[in-house]
Amino acid sequence: MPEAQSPAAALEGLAVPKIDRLDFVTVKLPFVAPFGTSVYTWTDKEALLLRLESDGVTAWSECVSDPDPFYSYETNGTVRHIVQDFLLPLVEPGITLGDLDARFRRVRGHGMAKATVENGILVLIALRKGVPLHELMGRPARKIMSGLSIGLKETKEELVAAVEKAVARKYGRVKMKVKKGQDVDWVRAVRDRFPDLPLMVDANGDYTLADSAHLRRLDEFDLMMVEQPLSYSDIYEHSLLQKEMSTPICLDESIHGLADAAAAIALGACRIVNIKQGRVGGLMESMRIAAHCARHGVGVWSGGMDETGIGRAVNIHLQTAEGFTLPGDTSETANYFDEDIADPPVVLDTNGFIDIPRGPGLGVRIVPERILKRALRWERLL
Ligand code: OSB
Ligand code: MG
Repeated sequence: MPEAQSPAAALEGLAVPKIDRLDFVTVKLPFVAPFGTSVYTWTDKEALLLRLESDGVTAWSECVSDPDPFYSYETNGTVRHIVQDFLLPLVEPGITLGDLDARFRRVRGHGMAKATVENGILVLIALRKGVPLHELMGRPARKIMSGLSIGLKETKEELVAAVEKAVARKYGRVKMKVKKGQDVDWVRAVRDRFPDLPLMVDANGDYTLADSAHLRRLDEFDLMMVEQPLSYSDIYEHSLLQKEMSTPICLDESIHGLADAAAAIALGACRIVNIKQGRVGGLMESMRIAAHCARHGVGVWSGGMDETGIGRAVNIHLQTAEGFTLPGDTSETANYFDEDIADPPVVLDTNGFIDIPRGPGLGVRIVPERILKRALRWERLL
């Protein structure tokens, strides 16, 4: 039997264009409010951007790493190193994106670095062709579901107020962060106030199997899922926990590529996968994972990393792909920044959906003055 066509075939066949100039630009944007998780509280977004120039066309790509290794082992520093010293030397005009992907596999891990380069090249190709990114992916435009991720709050009242705001905006679902000692009662406070709200929790790996009985208490709240309850590096123990819980488990940190997703599904470690395109190596691997999950009846959504308008737009285009059946962490720009570096900002329509930005490439304009205003460093690579 011939092998089924790759879900990312439309992108894999594209040729890498010649690149005239490359720069890393590090920007720092203050958050409108600190974003708290069980692993760290971020007060601003320090993002490493890649700027690509080809025949007068400029494309931008955003890396999802942080300056610190508290969520992921990759940092802006490791990405800079891996991109400059190992990935860029593999980029050759004329080879296909499929070939480039195969070359990149020699570098183990470092999916954030790989995604930065691959996505940048894809956006560059889309701009040169004058087509929107989703069209390059072979996917028709559609409205994208919204979802809000609410960070840890100081009080239950603050949390309920934040959820109230999200409900008023008609978000497709609400995710609340939890951690040890700030979980069951906090979920109950939200659930009592909003009995029908599509609600989920994200623990960012704060628990161990010794907490199984405690985590089972979440089963009474009709949650859509519990995201990454156990270690960031675990798959197997999640399969044991899933047998104990009726609430579906969603894996985030554990999924670095198709092989991880396939292993998790085979083990029964999760019923839902959070695909962060910026962590799994980019759009092509994301499409492969999503299609694999769809074939196995596993729900998929697009995760977020508090991205600026560049990464946010990539996540929106990605959700036109097969398999993205659940609302993701795609929310309005105003939740994060007073002024983003991209324009227009992401907003919800009156039904709580998001329109794909129109126009070639990402469909958003990267505003040079705002980049300059927010730039911490500018490094020319080529
Ligand atoms: O675990 O999904 C996560 C933000 C930073 C790091 C990890 C996570 C998150 C979020 C926010 O939950 C997602 C977003 O709104 O972009
Ligand atoms: Mg998460």
